[in-house]
Amino acid sequence: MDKKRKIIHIDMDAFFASVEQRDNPSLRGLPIVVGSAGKRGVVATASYEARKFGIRSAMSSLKARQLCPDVVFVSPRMSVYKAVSEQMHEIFHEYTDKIEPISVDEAFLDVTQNKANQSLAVVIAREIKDKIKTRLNLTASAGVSYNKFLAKIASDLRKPDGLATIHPSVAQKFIDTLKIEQFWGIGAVTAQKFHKLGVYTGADLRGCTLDMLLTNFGKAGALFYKFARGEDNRLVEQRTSRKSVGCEETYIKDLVTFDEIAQELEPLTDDLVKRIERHSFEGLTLTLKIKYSDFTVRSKSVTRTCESWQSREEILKGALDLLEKCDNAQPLRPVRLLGLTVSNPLIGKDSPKVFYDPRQLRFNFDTEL
Ligand code: TTP
Ligand code: MG
Repeated sequence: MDKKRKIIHIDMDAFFASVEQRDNPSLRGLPIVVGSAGKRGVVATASYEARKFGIRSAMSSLKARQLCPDVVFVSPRMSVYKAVSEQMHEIFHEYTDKIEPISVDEAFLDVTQNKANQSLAVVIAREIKDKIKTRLNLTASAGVSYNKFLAKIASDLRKPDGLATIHPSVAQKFIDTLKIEQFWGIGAVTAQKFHKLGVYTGADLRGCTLDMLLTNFGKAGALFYKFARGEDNRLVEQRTSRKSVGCEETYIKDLVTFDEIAQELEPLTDDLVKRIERHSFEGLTLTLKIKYSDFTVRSKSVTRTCESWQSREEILKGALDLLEKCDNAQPLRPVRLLGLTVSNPLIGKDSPKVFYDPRQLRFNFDTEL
């Protein structure tokens, strides 16, 4: 097993909320929620002051207000968060180009070889945190270890403004103490399945045979078997960030009625959803393109502030709305091509958060690595 790699995981603290508090001093020190306050609104994130009341990401705004009637709602400004994300990446690139973004505020860096010729990853992690603080006026937490799975857990150990290393010498003992839900890829459903099999901790997981894990969890079982032993050879994958996902169709016979056009949006949406899934793409803007029989082209877009276009129902509804906006002329002009695209990326998929009770920590997370 390769224990010589040096991986850093960086995760910004209460990201959207911290940016809002940075840019608007009157919000500092207050319990704030970034999200929409409406009846059907959800919490994107909560400031640390709001978390004290039990407010969490993905909670309904209604519930958040019940928990803390004084909570201040702030609308998300996605373009600002994306700009901050780019500034973070500029800092990362000062050390390495081996960067794998996993969401707008999280990334893995492989600094085994690095531009600073620094042999200690923990020194680089500290410098990155310092630069984020001085240049961006924000705090990040960093985790350092020899693989991605442990680096990610490490960045959570001392949040906010934390820095922790999981050295190979403590890794196995530490992993044994983890709850099963803290392992990568184990969400609520898989955790329940493990519980039914009597597996609650990392030590329990290490006691499972590979056969048993493969039988119960398929291919993922092999991964869990390795994680329990501190093995995770997945590379930090430098991603060329995809800007959009789309598809289009030219019709042999022009589409002439509104219903005909609307009907063709269904297979087009199916195709788009497949592509979105294949690329794990999260984009905020949906665009409908129409080419008429005279070869003129029109397109209309709709942009959401926070939530990416994923589900078939939502995309189809969005496309139909755009169609109505695109072509309300009577009679309709014959259509020879339709295109549907999702763009304006949110970078990558958010991975589930793990929580670790700091009171349980009995390990040295300051060993240099
Ligand atoms: P996270 O890194 O999961 O959360 P966070 O940065 O707000 O807080 P922490 O200090 O615990 O890391 O997510 C980053 C941003 O992504 C977050 O600020 C808002 C957004 N987000 C959502 O919009 N919905 C969600 O359900 C989650 C989890 C995050
Ligand atoms: Mg974060």
